[in-house]
Amino acid sequence: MNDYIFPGQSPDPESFFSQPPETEPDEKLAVLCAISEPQSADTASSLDELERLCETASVKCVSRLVQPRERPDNAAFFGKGKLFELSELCRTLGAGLAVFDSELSPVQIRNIESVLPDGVRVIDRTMLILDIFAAGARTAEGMLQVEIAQLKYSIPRLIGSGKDLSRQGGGIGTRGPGESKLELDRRRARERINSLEKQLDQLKRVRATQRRARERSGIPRIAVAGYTNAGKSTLINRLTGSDIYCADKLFATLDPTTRRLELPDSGEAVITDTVGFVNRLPHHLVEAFRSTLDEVCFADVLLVVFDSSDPELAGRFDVTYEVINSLFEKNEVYDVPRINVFNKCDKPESKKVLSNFFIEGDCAVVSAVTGEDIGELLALVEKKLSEKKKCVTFRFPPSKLSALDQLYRQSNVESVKYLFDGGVLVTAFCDAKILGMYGVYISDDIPDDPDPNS
Ligand SMILES: Nc1nc2c(ncn2[C@@H]2O[C@H](COP(=O)(O)OP(=O)(O)OP(=O)(O)O)[C@@H](O)[C@H]2O)c(=O)[nH]1
Ligand SMILES: [Mg+2]
Repeated sequence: MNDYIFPGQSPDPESFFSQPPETEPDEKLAVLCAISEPQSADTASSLDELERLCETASVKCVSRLVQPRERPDNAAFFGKGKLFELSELCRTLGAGLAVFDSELSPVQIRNIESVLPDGVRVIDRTMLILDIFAAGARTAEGMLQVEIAQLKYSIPRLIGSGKDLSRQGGGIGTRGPGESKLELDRRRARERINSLEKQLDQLKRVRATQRRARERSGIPRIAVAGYTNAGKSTLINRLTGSDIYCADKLFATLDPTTRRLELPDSGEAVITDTVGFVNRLPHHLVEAFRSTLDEVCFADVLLVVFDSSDPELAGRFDVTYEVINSLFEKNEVYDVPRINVFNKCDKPESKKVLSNFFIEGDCAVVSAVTGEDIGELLALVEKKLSEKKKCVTFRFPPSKLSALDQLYRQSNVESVKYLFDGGVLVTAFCDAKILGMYGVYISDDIPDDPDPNS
């Protein structure tokens, strides 16, 4: 299968490309590949992250190969010499995977594979992330979202590849969209996407209904977002006493959950975990996960969590806000109150990292593990909630008219309408505390409706 010929090279059956592998390529051993500006620290840290992504997918990195060049070669990503080196490395180390840190075109994938020993597969960062998501998603919604993202990524990669979808569809290949589905051609893949999107739409409607119900209930909603492994789930566990799965690996949470939380002043609130972000998070994945990520936009307070002990904090901060801002833009919301939470302050590296980091706006430096300064964070959450007032209409029965007094004192009453049954319809701008106290009386009635009973 060594059919890619570099310009100026004649086909030579005895060439290095034709040598048999020393051992059977092992698909759990990978050589990581990237191009870089010479001595770039960014490349090293990006490859560190790629290695962690591999570990998450149970793949061991056995070597790294970096070619100093400004742009990848259009045809085969690396130049000829580097590709030879890669082929040799895979052969001698028995690696069955070459994982590229940048997105590869279908032509590049085909050309690289054709010069590697038989059985060695080529995947890129996006395919790897998609594969991790495919392996980890557990809920119907999560699985639908991942399969849509995988199919969308695969379709253009079928063009001119001359190979079937199964070749490209499943990232590492063990967990694609499923064996039977892997034989789909592009047309059928599109049909499949349509059908999956319809199913997802149903689930989105359920989610939207739940969201509206929560909104009507007046219970404050807190969302937690941030880079993968920042400690989001650990923080939620600390705040709520739950036991959401947490692990020192990337993308531990793929199926976000919502938990109840008791705030010292405002009473009950709900807090939602979200899937973590990563540098160059595949945009198909962000799109597919929109319905769950959108929680970020509809929250009354957003906690943006960072690992303050991470030397790459500045880069993580930018990536995190890129994703969050793109979600805000898509939903046309710009005023979600937020708190930057610098977690893991118990780690010795944290002080040094934070000393080089300029922090704007509301923020808290905490440790979800030791509980340090979690009280301060809660106080900040309450402050944010009290700043955000919502306009709601309550329908109080005659026995609850005393509530009106409190509303006049602690919120901005817009209108009051006395009802025939002795009750009252009150519209007011209220903070989370009032909403928490009187949420059950929130009504869908519109006070200006002509009411024959009043
Ligand atoms: N030392 C220390 N470790 C922490 C702290 N918070 C979380 N961790 C650890 O960091 C790792 C990741 O924590 P998670 O809560 O799973 O992180 P996450 O942000 O939910 O990650 P994903 O779900 O993968 O996006 C785990 O090993 C936690 O024990 C902290 O405050 N201090
Ligand atoms: Mg998590």
